Amino acid sequence: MTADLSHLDGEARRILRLNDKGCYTVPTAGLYPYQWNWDSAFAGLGFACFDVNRAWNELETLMSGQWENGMVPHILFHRPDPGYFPGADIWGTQDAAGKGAGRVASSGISQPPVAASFAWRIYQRDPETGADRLRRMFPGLMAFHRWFMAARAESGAVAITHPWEAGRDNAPDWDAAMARISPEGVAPYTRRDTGHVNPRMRPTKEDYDRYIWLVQFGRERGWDDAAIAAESPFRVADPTLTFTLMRACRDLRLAAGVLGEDCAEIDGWIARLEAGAERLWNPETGAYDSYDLRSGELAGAVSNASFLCWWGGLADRRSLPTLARILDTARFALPSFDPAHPRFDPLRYWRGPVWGVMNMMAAIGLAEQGLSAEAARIRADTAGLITENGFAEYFSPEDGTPAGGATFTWTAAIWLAWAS
Ligand code: 2M8
Repeated sequence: MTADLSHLDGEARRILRLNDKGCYTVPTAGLYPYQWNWDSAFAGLGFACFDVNRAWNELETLMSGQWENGMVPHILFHRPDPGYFPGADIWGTQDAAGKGAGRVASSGISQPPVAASFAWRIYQRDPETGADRLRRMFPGLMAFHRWFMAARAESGAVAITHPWEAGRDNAPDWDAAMARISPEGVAPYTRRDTGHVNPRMRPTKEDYDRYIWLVQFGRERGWDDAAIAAESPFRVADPTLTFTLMRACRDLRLAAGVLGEDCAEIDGWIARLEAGAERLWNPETGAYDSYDLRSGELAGAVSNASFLCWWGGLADRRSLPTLARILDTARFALPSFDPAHPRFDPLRYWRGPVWGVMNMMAAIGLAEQGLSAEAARIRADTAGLITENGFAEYFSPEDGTPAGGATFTWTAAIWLAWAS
């Protein structure tokens, strides 16, 4: 007999409403009091399950923060909040080269571009009323992808200029590149995150010193993409950005189809990303990896982003044995880092815990490639984690311990849209 989990649907909707600030949603109150790029796109997906109009509003507010050069920032600081560091004053983007006048206060970097993918899904829920909203959003989404291809995809794969850009902040993927930064000249600062959640579950001080150093580095260059690309010691091609952009381009292509728009430019992007992704293939780990564009070395990191290749649309089975090994080792799938690696840490953020959003993308991709047993395992584990432990930010893959923030928007969203 299947348990009745309908009360969790109600709880998930309540969490989305709780974190709803009117026309945008915060990831969770306190710890993350602003609009984050990919969290917001996931929120839209969740809202679409019961309020399609609100879902479009979410994405429209996100796109309202788009810079003149096409970038959609990783954080939009709609209203100042002293509970988060670093705020708009530290990012200093008001005079940024590519921003344009009169824009919402924002950070100076982007985040995994899932907006087009979820706009497409929201549209599919209600094509009749959605066609108009999709049509209005289409040019902004095109400009966003065009910006990524021009500013971050010089290797074919998509690079991050800051660990926050990948969304996997303290993943071991960046350890070697981060170690090359000596964080001299970082102005004194006070972290706020460790006042909200157990520091044991957060990045270390060494990480934060470098995060802030990189923010200062970008600010000193007026957030000029070309200067940052030429001069920064940190530039790593990343599977999260590469595969989410590849998928988002495919979804944007579907949107172009129903809107009668030309697809040639998008087709060119997809071809470049497919060729570039090969640079991320690591034959030694048998999985997609991160590639340090400064040292020319692969990170040797098997992460949950490694398994986004199918979400990206690649019909590639080379990493299935590695996935099978990970699924055999982890009690709850998918850990964000290989449990067999000495750097695995079951509770420290992106160095081990399970993240529902990554699971959703990995499992949908697997199912699309006909790999239904793996997809079902990941979905069942995600549903079990939420059922037993609530709508936490992330969970231990060893015993399901809920970690990070509670009443978390994207966990509620993926429950409604996929896991339930
Ligand atoms: C985390 O990142 C932010 C910085 O962007 C932070 O720790 O302060 C990451 O998990 C990121 O992927 C996520 O979008 C954000 C909000 O949930 O939190």
